[in-house]
Amino acid sequence: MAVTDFTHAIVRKPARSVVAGLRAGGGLDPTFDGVASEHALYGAALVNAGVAVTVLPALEAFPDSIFVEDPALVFPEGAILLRPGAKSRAGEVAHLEGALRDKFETVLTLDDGHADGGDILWTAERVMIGLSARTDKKGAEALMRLLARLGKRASVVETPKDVLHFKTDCSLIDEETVLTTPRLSRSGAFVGFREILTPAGEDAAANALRVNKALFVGAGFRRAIDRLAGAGYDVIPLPTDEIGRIDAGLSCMSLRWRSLTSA
Ligand code: CIR
Repeated sequence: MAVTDFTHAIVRKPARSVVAGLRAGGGLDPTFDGVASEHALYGAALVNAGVAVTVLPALEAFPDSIFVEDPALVFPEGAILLRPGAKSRAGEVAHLEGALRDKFETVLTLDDGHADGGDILWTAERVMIGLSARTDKKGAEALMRLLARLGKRASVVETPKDVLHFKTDCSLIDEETVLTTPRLSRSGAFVGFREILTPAGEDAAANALRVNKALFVGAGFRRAIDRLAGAGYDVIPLPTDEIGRIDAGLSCMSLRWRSLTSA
């Protein structure tokens, strides 16, 4: 079994308030219909890739709650409830807890600092925790202690300046290979991995998602898609223009794991 093999996922329907999701820059707001359409295609792609998907209801009070990757972490061995670094997102955790307790025997809770799931990349060998504006040292240290309880080795790495999350700039696309922006590659975080760099002007393609045999990539990133297809990946282009307007990409919209019982 590879670390990119998944049997289950949780997603959450977008709320109408998603148009007011957090974002660092200006630009156009997303439309609710646009986000809902991207979300529906994403859910269908997960199902096509062989994943059993649980869909949680929309939470109007939390515009960014569609991005379930951030308030929790899930592994075959158990789940961890996190402490998101953005104040407006802190309350999302309580709304995920019930679903995670239903599905996991072990559910741990981060008890110090802040950490967002978007900053956590896990490989077969270890879990990488990216420090960012959302994940601080205290949170990273507390998370390392919880990961050790799940039998996982972890290390702390740096997210490039002004980048929202560590995984905004990278994804593990097979056990040995990372798709990364040139700026994150330069940090040396991926020594020992094969690296495929995002083409110039397509940094946002780095937030791709490998699910079983499929590699989901933002449909607007034509050169990245060609590069990945040329390297032999089974690329599934998915639209991300709307969620991109609120700084999100493909990993953000699900929590994914391989169930030990159904494997
Ligand atoms: C936020 O700023 O929290 C959302 N607008 C975007 C979250 C994207 N999540 C992710 O990269 N894991």
